[in-house]
Amino acid sequence: MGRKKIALIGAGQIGGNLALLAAQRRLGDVVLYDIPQAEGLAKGKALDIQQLCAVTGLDSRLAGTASYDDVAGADVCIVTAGVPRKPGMSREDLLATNVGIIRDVATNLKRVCPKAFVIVVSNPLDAMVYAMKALTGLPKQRVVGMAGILDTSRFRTFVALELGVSVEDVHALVLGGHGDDMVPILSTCSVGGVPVQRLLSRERLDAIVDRTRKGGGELVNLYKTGSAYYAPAASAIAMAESFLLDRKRVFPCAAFLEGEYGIQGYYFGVPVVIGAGGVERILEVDLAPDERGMLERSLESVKRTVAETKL
Ligand code: A3D
Repeated sequence: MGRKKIALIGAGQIGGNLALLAAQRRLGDVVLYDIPQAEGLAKGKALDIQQLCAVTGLDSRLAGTASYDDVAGADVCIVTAGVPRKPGMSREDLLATNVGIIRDVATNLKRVCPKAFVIVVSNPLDAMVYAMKALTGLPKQRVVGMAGILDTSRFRTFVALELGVSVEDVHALVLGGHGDDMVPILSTCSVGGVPVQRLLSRERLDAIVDRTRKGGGELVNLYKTGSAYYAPAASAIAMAESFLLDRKRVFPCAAFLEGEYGIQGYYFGVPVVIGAGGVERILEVDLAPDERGMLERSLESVKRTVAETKL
């Protein structure tokens, strides 16, 4: 059995961290692709991390490229191609530029690795993953969006910091679109099995929900030149690992819904099982009436953004 091949489309901030994490977690060999103008960036990051492998005893082979021929046959493609936000921008402001980029990427992936498991990270996420599926024609099990796992990690972090407990013992779900109207599901959040609503006041929980919703923007305002990249990379790698190792982990991800949660024909953040079959199952949770209402509002935003892609 040969090594698995992980193709990273976009060798920017998230792409570079994806390459590092894929090597460190021994997931396989890595190809970092970027456009010809950024070929040096892709090649440089690949070479730098290859030399890190010598120091830390890792066997992955890394290559940087501006040719899709080198992406051919990839088992997993993680797509971060596109522009990130700058202060004052919404994710939707990226749509016009990024939909063109996704069109280019999708056309090439369909040609060179039509059997890959494709994880989309580019924003606005729910519309970009929708575009990727529409343009590649890949089955819904093979195209998924990374967002809920990151949004949930932000929520879990803030709860753990507030209560002074290990983040490992905070279980939570953030569902819906990857916008500022995403929906942290408080009714399912627990700390070591104790419902969070018994541990924190409504006021503190509201503040945590608000900070989670604006979590991406908080980092954009700190970085000034782009958006978050460490935690987004770790989130996409967790999804890739669950696929490659058939771990069947349950993560909130943007999955294509055909009737689940009463939603038809859109990508939306819901809990899914990721294994060797890709998105193997979608899990449905019981929601409180106010949570269902918030999800409906989030869906309206996703629908508006998808309509703007004009696909
Ligand atoms: P950045 O460091 O700018 O890297 C993007 C890379 O894409 C650059 O190296 C570009 O050269 C490259 N690129 C541009 N056009 C193409 C193309 N046609 N084919 C291949 N590569 C191309 O950005 P980043 O890594 O910080 O962020 C990447 C994307 O992820 C942005 O759209 C962000 O908004 C998004 N993002 C999403 C999340 C989610 O939770 C969904 C979180 C953080 C960032």
